[in-house]
Amino acid sequence: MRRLNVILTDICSNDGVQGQLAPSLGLLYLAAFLRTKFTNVKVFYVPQKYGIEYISKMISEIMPVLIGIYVSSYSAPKVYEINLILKKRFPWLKIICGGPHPTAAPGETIEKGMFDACVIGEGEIAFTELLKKADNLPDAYDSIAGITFLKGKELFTTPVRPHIDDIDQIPFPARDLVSGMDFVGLPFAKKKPYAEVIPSRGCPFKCVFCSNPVFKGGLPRVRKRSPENIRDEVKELYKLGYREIFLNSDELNCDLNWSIEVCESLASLGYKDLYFQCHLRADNISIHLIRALQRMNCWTTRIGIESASNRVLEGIQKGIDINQAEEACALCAENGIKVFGYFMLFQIWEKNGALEFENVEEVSSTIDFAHHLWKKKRLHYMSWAIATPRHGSELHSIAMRHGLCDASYYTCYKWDPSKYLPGVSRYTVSSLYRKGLMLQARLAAGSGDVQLRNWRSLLSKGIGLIKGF
Ligand code: B12
Ligand code: SF4
Repeated sequence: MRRLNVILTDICSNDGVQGQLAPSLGLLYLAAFLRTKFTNVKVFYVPQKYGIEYISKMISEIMPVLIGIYVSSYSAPKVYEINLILKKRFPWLKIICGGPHPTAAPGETIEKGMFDACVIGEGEIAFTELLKKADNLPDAYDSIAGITFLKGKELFTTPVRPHIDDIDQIPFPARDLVSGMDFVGLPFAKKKPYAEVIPSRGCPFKCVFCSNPVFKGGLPRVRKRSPENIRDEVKELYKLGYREIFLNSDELNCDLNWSIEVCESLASLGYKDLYFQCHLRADNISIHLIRALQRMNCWTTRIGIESASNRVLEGIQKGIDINQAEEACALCAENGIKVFGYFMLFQIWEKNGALEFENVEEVSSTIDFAHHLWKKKRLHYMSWAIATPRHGSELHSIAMRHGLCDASYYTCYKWDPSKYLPGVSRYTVSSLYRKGLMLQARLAAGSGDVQLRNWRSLLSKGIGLIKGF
């Protein structure tokens, strides 16, 4: 039987500056799924650091049937650039893309990136069908649901592919394809090596700044894996030597009872030297959940706080208020679980068709609020970003509608609030930027468990502090 070689890569790179934290689990899911459907498939995963010359050499040597590329809105311009070169060098090659950016902007991805096809949303089944029909492409594109491609000179999108209902049926990501040496891991961790696990797919909320197109499919629907299935993956990871695991669902507590069952199930493994981190929403935390998190050895939880202003939280449809945020931090911290807060500065939203902005006082009070939480020992780490329009988010649509950005803007480009915020100078933005970075550094230095292997990210923060915005 002919061997089917497939290359999967998340080429991109954040300019090679920060190193790749972790492999793309989406691609490792595709690899694992393909292996269950074809006995003659051989998948090669190429991490970001290897770059185009390495991939070109690999293509010449193994002559893959398909290449699959993961694209985020952050990596899109770089991926387009690289794909154009690949298409020139290997015109016979079928290059397929998927991930959050092609899902949010399929037509643009095909046109600017010159991909043969892009998969919209969940990729396991669509990519399997593409491989099955690889010898009959491009004719067979029409028969594959959930993809966009060029038919003649026209963009064509096939009917929407429904989500996989029972996500327990999807095999665990093919982690045997990756080497820990290729990734720098989390900036804060108790132990190494570190892995991510995705206990659920989807998020029922609609925060304005958030781009989460892949598992929404127009519906705020969440699919959860069974606690036993998650436990089995963690067991496998422990055997492979991983000692810290990030339960990287958008919100582990989207369903409180289920999240407690997941934690209890993981605690029952009894691995005392295995540490966990997870994402929690501030409005759905109970003492029972906290106890279950303690039992499973969860040392840090990450909570989206975003802003210290209820006006802003309401505007961006976060669905929490500032008291809930503080209570959630207090409940975790008082029970020995460290809190990592996510914040966003200079938010933008729309009210009755008019633009609304987070003003300088509100931004400043958000940084002060983080400081206050830290002083009260309710916050241990923080990260913050200037709210940036990402494809797939409501913020991106708002920014486009009001002319704040155009189709050439991608989230990896600098977004300067002083350009659109009435009466805000670059100097003010820069001083708030420094103030935020300084606080972030103070928290990290005081809270410990900083991983120096991630020195590039620390260095870039240091440079930001000196240079300003
Ligand atoms: C873990 C994670 C990370 C990890 C690892 C990223 C990775 N590549 O897996 C780290 C920490 C490195 C990371 C970094 C960043 N992330 Co991140 N991250 C996530 C998170 C929480 C989970 C990703 C995941 O594993 N999902 C589960 C898997 C199964 O889904 P998936 O990756 O989407 O893959 C499926 C489909 O997309 C599709 N698919 C994917 N690739 C391909 C390729 C082909 C060929 C095909 C056919 C199909 C296909 O099939 C897969 C299986 O169904 C998501 C949120 C989310 N819910 O997905 C955000 C998310 C992907 N991240 C996001 C962002 C913004 C970032 C950063 C820019 C943050 C920052 N400011 O630095 C960086 C940039 C990373 C980069 N260089 O592209 C956004 C992306 C938005 C966008 N429009 O692009 C998301 C959606 C969060 C959000 N809600 O806004 N991230
Ligand atoms: S920020 Fe979190 S809660 Fe809000 S939509 Fe995104 S993933 Fe869901």
